[in-house]
Amino acid sequence: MDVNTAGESADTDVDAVVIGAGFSGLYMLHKLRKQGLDVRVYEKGDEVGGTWYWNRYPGARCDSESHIYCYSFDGDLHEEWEWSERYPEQPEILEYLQWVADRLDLRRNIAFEREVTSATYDESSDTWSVEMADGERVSTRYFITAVGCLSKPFRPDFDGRDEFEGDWHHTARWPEDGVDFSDKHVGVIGTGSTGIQFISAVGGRADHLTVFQRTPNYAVPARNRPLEDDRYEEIRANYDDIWERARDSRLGMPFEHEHETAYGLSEDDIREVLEERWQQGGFRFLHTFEPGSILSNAELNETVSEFIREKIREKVDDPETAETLVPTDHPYGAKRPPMDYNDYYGTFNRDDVSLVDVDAAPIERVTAGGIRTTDDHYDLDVLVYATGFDAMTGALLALDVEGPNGRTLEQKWNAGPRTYLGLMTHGFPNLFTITGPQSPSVLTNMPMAIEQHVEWIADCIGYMDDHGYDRIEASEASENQWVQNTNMLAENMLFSEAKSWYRGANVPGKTQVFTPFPGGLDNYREICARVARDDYDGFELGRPSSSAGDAVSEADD
Ligand code: NA7
Repeated sequence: MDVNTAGESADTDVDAVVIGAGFSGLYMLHKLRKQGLDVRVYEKGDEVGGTWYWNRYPGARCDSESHIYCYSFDGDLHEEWEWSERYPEQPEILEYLQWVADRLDLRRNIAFEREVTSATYDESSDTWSVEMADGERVSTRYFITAVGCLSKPFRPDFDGRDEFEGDWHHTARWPEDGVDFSDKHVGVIGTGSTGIQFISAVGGRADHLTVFQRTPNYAVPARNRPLEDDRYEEIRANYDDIWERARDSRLGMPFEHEHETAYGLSEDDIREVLEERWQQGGFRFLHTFEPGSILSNAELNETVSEFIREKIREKVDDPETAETLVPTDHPYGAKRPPMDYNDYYGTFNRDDVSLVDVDAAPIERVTAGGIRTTDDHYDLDVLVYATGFDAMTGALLALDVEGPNGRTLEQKWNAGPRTYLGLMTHGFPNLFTITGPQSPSVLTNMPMAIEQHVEWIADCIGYMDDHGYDRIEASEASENQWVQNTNMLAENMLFSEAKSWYRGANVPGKTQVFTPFPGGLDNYREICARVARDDYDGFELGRPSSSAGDAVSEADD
């Protein structure tokens, strides 16, 4: 039983509802349960895993190295679990999350196959009422979204989309039993991180693979390999140091950069360090210099971008195909940098793989038998949409959240998301968003960002319990300041030079605003810690014993 701000008793079914049973939902459940809260997790899928439950397309793999793409909060977990490769493949990550769920006995508080269709704030009791597709309603004090940043698939609304008579799939809703490509003409739309993984995995498995590319990308070799026993021993022996360095870094990755900036280095010196990092592969390449410098110094960025362009030209036999694959419309890193696991560019040297430039000749429509561009018709048996997500806000808005006075989150975020620290939004009390808009999230190694948010939220709820508060809300002034701060940081970087999902530019009609916090996880952690130390500075907290009129006040003790 809880007590509301007017001093009356308010029954809630549970203390906290968490939406989503991926990396964030699982840890949030564990953390709050340990604090003695009655927690219920609702999950749309029939298993834990989140992103790694849904994205089972061929080649799906995480671009963070496996030894840091896991939980750091429990030493026993990383003592017992062993990753098999440098970068974890989707089935292994899913297995890891299932193992964690069992190991921490989390399933008993998770309701599977439950889709949340709305969440409404009841002002009379200061509680949230969360409704499922099957009509079930649950009331809760705290409403915590753990829905992931990339979980609402985006599928372009091409003319004739539903007329296609072959098999079609979105990569983020891949059938559990897989798809048979043998003897098939397969088409794939999209060459983002997903398309690049898919194309290199499926090239050679179909009778013919046709790639419809609108914008070429800068794929850096990941240099995946098995994690040998001695390498693993070394990782285990150094985990404390690894986690500390990861938390204290811009991207949540513990890699040293070779130089702070390229300032003072000759072009040849720069290319030499880039070559070294190219051989190391993965996000270590982005770490050649302090990543902020590559993403804000246009001259340095052009040297790095040109370095990658030359690598692409070297790998592709046909010069015309090579030029189509070379990105010139945006600087490296202004879109999420993809990784190449399986000779992506070399795939286009195969006779059974062809590239169609749908920037030059756009897709006119989907037909019963394939795709018609303004130039040609392509016959297809299978059509794959690797077309990405309504990122960062899509899954949150799909929850149909309605705050006090009937104001919806969709109305509030009409001109782009507005949050304080990406954790809360003014006008929606007791609603926490794990890795929400305007937090570092997708610009970092996600588990690092997730753990920090989960721990901050759990500490905040613990603080509220200790001090007799039962309502918290971001103040409007602190939110305005944070939004302005995030926008200003982004404007000083190169992000505006790409039409990316970071800015909502991939979804027609979506407001274009840079959404993640680009100031680095290390700085962000410090800001959040300072806010908590200062009694949740910038948040308004309410006590149950207050009268309704003055229930909400700045924390004063
Ligand atoms: P992305 O990065 O959004 O990529 C989507 C791809 O689909 C991209 O190449 C798009 O081209 C293409 N696309 C989207 N709409 C169309 C239309 N209408 N016509 C042609 N091509 C289109 O999604 P991913 O799933 O690859 O990656 C998302 C993140 O998941 C990734 O960055 C990692 O963080 C994990 P465009 O570039 O917009 O011209």
